[in-house]
Amino acid sequence: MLTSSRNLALLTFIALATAACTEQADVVPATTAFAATTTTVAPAVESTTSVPETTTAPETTVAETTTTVPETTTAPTTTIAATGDPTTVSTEYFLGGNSAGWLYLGRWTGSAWETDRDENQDLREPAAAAGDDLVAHELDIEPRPSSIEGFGAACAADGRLGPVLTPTASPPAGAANYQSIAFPADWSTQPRPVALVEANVASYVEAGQAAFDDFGIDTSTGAIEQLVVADLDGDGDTEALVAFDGDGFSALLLVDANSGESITLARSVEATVTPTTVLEGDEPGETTTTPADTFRTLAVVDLNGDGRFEVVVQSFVGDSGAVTVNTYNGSAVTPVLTAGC
Ligand SMILES: [Ca+2]
Ligand SMILES: [Ca+2]
Repeated sequence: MLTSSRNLALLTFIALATAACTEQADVVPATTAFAATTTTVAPAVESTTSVPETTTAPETTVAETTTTVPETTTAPTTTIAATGDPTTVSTEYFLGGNSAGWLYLGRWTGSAWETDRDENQDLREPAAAAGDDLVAHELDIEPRPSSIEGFGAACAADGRLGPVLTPTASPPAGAANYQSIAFPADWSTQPRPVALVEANVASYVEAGQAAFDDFGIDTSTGAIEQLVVADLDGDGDTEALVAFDGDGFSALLLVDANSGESITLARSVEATVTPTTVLEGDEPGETTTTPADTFRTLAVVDLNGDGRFEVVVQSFVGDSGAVTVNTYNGSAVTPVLTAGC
C-alpha cells in the first residue's frame, strides 16, 4: 500500500522529447525527474455491477461520472505474493510494433537495470542471437512465444536496426508507438491477473485532474482513456493504472484502489509559445505550439522475476514514440529503462 504522506518524494514526471525521430538519432529521449506528485482523492468504491435503487449518492460524486469500480478491479483471489528475489540471469528486452524490426530497450543485468546507451550515450549492442526464443507481451493478450529470425531490420524512424521476431508484434494503435515487449524468461511473467477494464470512476477522474493542478489549465475535458488494474507489488491490494487525457494534456497515474492515493508516472501539457519581444526592424516571431505526449500502459509484466510487476509505459506524439519501464515497490515508482525515438 502507499503511505499516507503527501510529502514523500515518490515521483515522477517524464517529459519525453517531442521532436521528430530523425532529429534525435544520437539523443536519448529527454527524461526529467520532478518533485513528488503524490495526491490523495477519495477511494474508489468497489461494488457489485448492479447498483441497488436504494443507493444514496456518494459524497464524492462528480457530475456525470460513476463512482463504482467494476468487479474485475477487486483483488484477485489467486494472488501470488512477490518473492522479492529477481533472476540473476541477464535478460534483454525488445520493443515491437513500430516497424519490422524490434528496438533494443535495455536489460536486467542480473543485479541491476542497464539502459540501451552507455555513459557516453552510445548505443549498446544486445547479445541476443538468431534462434533465441523470447516471449512477447502485450496488454490484454496472452503471452506469445516468439523467436529471433535474424537481424538488420529498421526498428525506429531514425534508422536504427534491430532483430526480426516471428511472429511479429501487433500493429501499433498510435502514430509511432510500440505495442509489444519481448524477452526470454523462465519465471512466471504474469504472477497475478492483469485486467483492462472499461470504467469511468469519479475518483480517478479527480486524481487525473489533480495531476495538473500546478499547471493552471482547464482539465474539464479530461477523461479516462485506458484503465488497467492489477496487484502490482503482490501485497493483496489492487492498483489501477489510469490514462487520463483531455484537450492538450495527458497523464498516466498509478492509483491505490483502496486509499485513493495516486502517483503521477508521466504527464504532458501542450505548450504554446508566443514571442513577446520583437527587436526594431525584425518581423514578429510566429507562435509555436508543441503538442502534448500521449501516455498509455503497454504491458504489466514481471521483467526480472522478483514477483513484482513492472509497468511498461508508451508515449507518443507526432512521429515520435518512446517506452519507459517503471518499477513499483509498494510505495514508490521508479523509471529504470527508457528507449525510443
Ligand atoms: Ca498492491
Ligand atoms: Ca519485477
